[in-house]
Parts: sequence; structure tokens; C-alpha cells
Amino acid sequence: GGEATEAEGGDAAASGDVITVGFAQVGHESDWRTASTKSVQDAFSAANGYDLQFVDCDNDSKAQIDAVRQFVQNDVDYIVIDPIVSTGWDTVLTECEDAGIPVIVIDRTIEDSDKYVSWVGSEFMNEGLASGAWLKAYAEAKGIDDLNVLVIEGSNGSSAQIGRTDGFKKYADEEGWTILDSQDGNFTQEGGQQVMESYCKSYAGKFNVVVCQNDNEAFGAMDAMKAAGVSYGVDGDVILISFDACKAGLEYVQSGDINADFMCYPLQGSYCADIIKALQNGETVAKETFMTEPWYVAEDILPSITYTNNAGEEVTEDLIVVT
Ligand code: GYE
Repeated sequence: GGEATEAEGGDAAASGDVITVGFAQVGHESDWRTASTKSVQDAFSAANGYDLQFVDCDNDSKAQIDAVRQFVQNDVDYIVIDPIVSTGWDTVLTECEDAGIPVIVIDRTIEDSDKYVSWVGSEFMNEGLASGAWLKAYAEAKGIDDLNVLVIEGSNGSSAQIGRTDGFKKYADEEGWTILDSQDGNFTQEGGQQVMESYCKSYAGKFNVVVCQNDNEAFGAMDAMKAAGVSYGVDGDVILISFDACKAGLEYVQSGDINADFMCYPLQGSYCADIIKALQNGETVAKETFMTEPWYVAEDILPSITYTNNAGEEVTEDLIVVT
């Protein structure tokens, strides 16, 4: 991070004017997403002086580009995008730039264009590394030396899926864990359940770790394992790892059904509103803002873990035991 950008505010600089913001949201696939939507709607409420044009893109990346083009047509003051996939953005972001409309990206990242003013979200690669670092330490503490892993990935092509996959895989490669399979569960409960049902048939008796790339997939995977007679969690045969740490996810950590849950902080609306306020005042804004992301675990056996994050820094993370 550290790089800073200055951008022209929209047309609503005169104080007292309503600021129009177009938000192209991913969809409504998960608890995380519900929290994200509410956070943006709260931050850009009419009472706060905003007119929010909200589009739920239902996980359709073409519809999301169309939504952004419609915001340009509508001549909104600012455009906020949570990109479903990380590529395919340069053309439409150039159109936003040509129209003089500043773009703010939240949550997922864009890989093929830098034509946005600011991004606020999570370091997904670090989340993946965190899950690997934790599993390594946990397996050592428990004396488990043969790890056979099934991964249920998030929506393919999203930066959240890419980072969580790559970060975990780095540990799997280094430690010689076997990744038996890795399939897309679309970040939904239904997707997680379907993938896990097929895993339970194809890999019966062969796996002892399941990594779900979000909590909703983990809920579906638990149902499928239960139906197949596979035990999981602190008292079970399968170590269950998840991401997001939404409320229901943390309840399953508390009950010991999920062994470890790596937080992804969803409430980015107020950060986004602060960025727009700064732009309105002609201030410089940070190009990147990262959320803090605690690690939640079910068992009080490892106080902290030191690992190397994606920036190459040694970081010590204290584990939060959910009691
Ligand atoms: O983990 C998942 C949601 O982009 C980080 O999207 C977000 C992910 C989150 O559907 O639950």
C-alpha cells in the first residue's frame, strides 16, 4: 500500500447537495454478502445525504458491467463496485474515467486495471496463508502427520477464491499435504452441500480435512457430512476450516463443529463513505485500505502462530478461542 491518488469529486461538491452513488454489488449468495449490503445501504442512506442506486448483480459478471455502464448513463457522482471477478474491467473503468466519475472498489480486487481511486477490503492471500499456518501448527500439536484435504472453493475467478486457494496451497505444497480435490461451491450453502455430497461418495474414508472458502459452504458441507455419517469438528474425524467468521459461523466454532474460522470483515460501507467525503473535500485518499482479520478457533491449544504474510513480513497472530 502507501500509494496515494487524488481525484476530482463528482458534481455534488456544493454543500447540501445530495450525493448520488451507484453500487454494483456481487449478489446475495452468503451471510457475508448480506452484511456487506446492509453496511453500504446504511452508510449511504438518505438521512446521511445520499441517493444510493443499488444493483444486486446476482453473481453475473456481464450484468455487473452493464450496471456500471447504467450508472455512467445516469451520471451518478460516484461508482462503487464489488467486482464479481477480478478481470475484464479495464474498458468499462476507462468509460467511468472519461465520464469523470470516480470509482471506488470494495472487497474483491481488480487485477487488470488501476483506473479506480481507492480500494478497501481484505488480503485474501493472507487469509489462505492463515488457514495453512494454522493447520500446520494444529496438526503438529495433535500429532497428525498425514493430511488429506478436500477444498470447496468460492466462486471461480473472484479474488477471494483465488487468494484463499493460493495461500492454502502454498502450505499444502511445502508440507506435502495431499489435496484430493478442489471444486467450486459458489460461496453458497447449497453449493457447499452439493460438492460435499459428491466428495463423500468419491472420497469416502480417505479425507481428514475439509476447507470451505466461506461459512455458508461450511454449513452445507456439515449437512452433507452428517447425512453421510462423517464426523467433523473437535470431536470428529475431519478437521473443518472456514472463512468469513460471520455470526452463525462463529456459533459453529463455539460448538466445536468448525475447528477454525478466518475472519473476513464485511462492514466496509463506512470506510467507503469516508473515502467519498475525503474526495468531496478535495483530499488525497489511500489507494488501498486493509481490514483487520482475527483468527477464531474452537480449542484452546495454541496461543499464537507466527507466519510469513503475502508481503513477506513475519506476523504473529493471537488465536481467539470462541467460548
Ligand atoms: O467470503 C463470501 C462472499 O467477497 C470476501 O464473498 C467476499 C466473499 C465472502 O460470498 O462469503
